[in-house]
Amino acid sequence: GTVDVDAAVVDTADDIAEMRIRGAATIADAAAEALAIQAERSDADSPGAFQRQLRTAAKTLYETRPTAVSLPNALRYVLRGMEGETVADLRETTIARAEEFRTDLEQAQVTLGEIGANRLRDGDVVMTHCHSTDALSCIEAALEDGKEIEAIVKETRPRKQGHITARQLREWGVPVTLVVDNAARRYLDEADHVLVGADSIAADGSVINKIGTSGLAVNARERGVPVMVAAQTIKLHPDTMTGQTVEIEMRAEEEVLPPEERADIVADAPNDDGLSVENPAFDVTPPRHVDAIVTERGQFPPESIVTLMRELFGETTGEPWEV
Ligand code: RUB
Repeated sequence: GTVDVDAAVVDTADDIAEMRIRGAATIADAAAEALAIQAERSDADSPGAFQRQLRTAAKTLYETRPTAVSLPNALRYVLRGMEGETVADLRETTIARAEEFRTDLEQAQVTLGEIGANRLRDGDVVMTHCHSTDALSCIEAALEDGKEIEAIVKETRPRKQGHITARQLREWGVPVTLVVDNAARRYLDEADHVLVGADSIAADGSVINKIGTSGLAVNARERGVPVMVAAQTIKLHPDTMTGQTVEIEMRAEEEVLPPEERADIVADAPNDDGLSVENPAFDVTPPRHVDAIVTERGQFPPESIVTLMRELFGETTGEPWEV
């Protein structure tokens, strides 16, 4: 039988690669949904063909962006639920498993928010970086508790995800001060917390998040502002338990320097080489600069996150489609 993946899976993969779908939790949700659509629409004529098709779909989704571990964790979780002797059974179990994943993901974010809100007091000012739905869930829960929260929102060059954060916070009525990334240290004097999300958490408690998070955390430590990381357990990176490091995505030069601006810089240069642009999307914040990691299972000092990782992902090895 055929192993061609459905066009909807290719579209989702494209949306993730191009960041029309972005943020670790949202990527995981979209990937699970895409596997369910693949299962629903599969034209496989045998159980083996169905399984091959789902694995190919998972691989297509996986090969989009490398840093957010929520993506392989989601794919692995859904594929592990693919069970049965017939195509009909495989289809049904895969769809049910994807739905279960998506419901649990949403619930985990709500629970995490309630736990994280306990750290926020009435009148607190929170500094954010990038756009994290897990981090925003903490603010939403604090607002629901009747606390007044204000936000200093870092713009987050080059993609300006700070605008998405500002938009959401303003929708909730939160007073927002938007600042360029370079102004963060100056405005830390007015902040009670730094609150960020994560794309991956390593076994040693390192936090992999949007580029600029590590510098922000260093400055926050110097200013005595606690750094809180909101991250569902789907962000725990199981491979780091065996010493693997998390791949940091490098994105296109054009995000930083559009072609016409590049042309301007090299206008008087002897040749067109010699100007390179680096555009890492993420960086690593060491555990010593993180005060708490808030998950749906409770809040943890970064150094103890490995215990939770072992409990939840102890048996996990291999590529997500090799389940
Ligand atoms: C997004 C980013 C977010 C985390 C957490 O980077 O770094 O902080 O993914 O988000 P990008 P969430 O915009 O490059 O995808 O809490 O929503 O999972």
